[in-house]
Amino acid sequence: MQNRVVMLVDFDYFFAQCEELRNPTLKDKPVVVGVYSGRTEESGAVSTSNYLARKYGVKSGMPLFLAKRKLDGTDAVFLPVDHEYYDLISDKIMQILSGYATTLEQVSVDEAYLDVTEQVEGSFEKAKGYAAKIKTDVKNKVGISFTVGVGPNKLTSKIACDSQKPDGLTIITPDEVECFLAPLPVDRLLGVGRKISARMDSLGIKTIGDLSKFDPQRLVALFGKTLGIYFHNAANGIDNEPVQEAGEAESIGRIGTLKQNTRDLDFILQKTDELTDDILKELAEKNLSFKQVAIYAVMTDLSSKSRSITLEQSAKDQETIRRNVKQLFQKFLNESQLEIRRVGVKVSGFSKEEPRQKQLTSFFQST
Ligand code: DCP
Ligand code: CA
Ligand code: CA
Repeated sequence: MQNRVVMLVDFDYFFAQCEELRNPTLKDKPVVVGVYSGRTEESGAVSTSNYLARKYGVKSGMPLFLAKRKLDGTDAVFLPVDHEYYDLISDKIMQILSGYATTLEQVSVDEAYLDVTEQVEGSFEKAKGYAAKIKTDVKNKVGISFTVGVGPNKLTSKIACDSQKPDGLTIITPDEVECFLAPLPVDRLLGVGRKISARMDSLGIKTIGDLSKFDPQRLVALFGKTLGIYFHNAANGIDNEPVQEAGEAESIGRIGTLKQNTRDLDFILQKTDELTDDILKELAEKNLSFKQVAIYAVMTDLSSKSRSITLEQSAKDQETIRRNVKQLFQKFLNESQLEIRRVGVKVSGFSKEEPRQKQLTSFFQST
């Protein structure tokens, strides 16, 4: 059997990079994106930060007041999370990535595995150029950079990806897996948390290499059959989990920048019509109907708003999206005084069209 070529793509400093994308003046400043708990102005935690802020010691999960203290005296910018916006950017990138792979498995908002074995004909040499090409394409189309790890399985590509960030590209061929993994601390393996790594430490297992040489029968005795066998295989770079396409996307959205800031409805609708057509293409490809239509607007002060409507019946046509987008924007413009800079359209609440025959059968079965 031919070896697999599996890629892990992980977007760089994702939430903060999205913020830089919509406001490029942030790029030369430390940027911290946080969840504000609202209790006091300062309370909350850091979601992520750009690499400049990380130089000052800012880390994900850190209390915001601590991040503020570390960045004292700099021109750091603190922003609240805007998941709607990050999701739209993420959808757009995932859509592009899926065109480059036989299967794509999205594991989080900023991470996906791609099985590209066919595309690169099993060659890691070709995978290098292929990964570089995908990076350039996404950079050109969306403006976001990411890091890629390539390996013969998910386990290796994940660890390869983590080994060099941001904008990294690390390739581990099947021959290199053992040497690559051996010196790394054992907690780099999925499933080895603080407790287990402490236990392994007391057994003299510090690195993945130590674990790979540890008697597998003893591992089973110590950690149980499932975990014991998993640890032994993982430490030896063995992982046969396929890259699995997840269930259908929960929403399909597109976002675009207007040629000029505006409050003119017709001008806005020209742009949303373009976005709608793009969404319709994807709906048709996936044979989906939707039940919700939403709009999204980024204002000139970079604040953003969204509005949505639930339809009485599922639909899949252009007219339904256009009509509802128009209504939503009409209403929205009445409620807000600011000019709009970017607009988005999103549909969700999917159902799959079933063949008529099947609908009839299930009808008879249920009566
Ligand atoms: N995130 C969060 N809280 C955390 C960790 C992450 O809200 N404790 C969010 C913000 C991140 C996103 O998830 O942008 C992705 O997480 P990553 O761990 O991949 O980190 P980044 O993408 O921010 O940075 P990196 O360049 O290290 O991948
Ligand atoms: Ca990331
Ligand atoms: Ca990630």
